Amino acid sequence: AEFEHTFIAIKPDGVQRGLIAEIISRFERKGFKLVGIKILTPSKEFAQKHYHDLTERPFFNGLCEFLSSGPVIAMVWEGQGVISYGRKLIGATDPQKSEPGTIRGDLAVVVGRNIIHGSDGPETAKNEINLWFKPEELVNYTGNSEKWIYE
Ligand code: DAT
Ligand code: MG
Repeated sequence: AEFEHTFIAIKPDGVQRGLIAEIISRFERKGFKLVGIKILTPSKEFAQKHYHDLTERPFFNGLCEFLSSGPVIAMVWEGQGVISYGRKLIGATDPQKSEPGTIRGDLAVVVGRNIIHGSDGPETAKNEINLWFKPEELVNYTGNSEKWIYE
């Protein structure tokens, strides 16, 4: 089946805190499929491109400094409804307001260190995937359990 794609990144705080496997496992166990992954330290200019919607916000500079401060895990996940459900798995932007059971609710405390990014809609998902990945870095394959996840 052809499903939608979303861009998910584990920010430098999530990587440094040893939460890579914990975060990946939540998407994996749900039934979503990993089709792209790499580790890199983005430049500040690259972080500014990624967060271009937020240039006017007072926290923009600190946010871009932070995203470029260390290694990030950049990923593309595939699945039915993965853009909006990925946001549910992640939880509210401010971990003080994220529900328990969500990634930020369970694993983070303050908004400036909320450990994970996820695309907020189909348009941003497309743009963010294009920004972070070349087409040849994404793989197309049938997951072994797909017939048990989908009807
Ligand atoms: P999200 O990451 O949930 O999509 P966003 O796109 O509104 O949230 O903001 C991007 C990041 O900017 C967010 O993950 C953390 C930071 N941020 C947002 N609001 C903030 C605030 N009020 N103070 C400090 N950092 C903030
Ligand atoms: Mg956002």
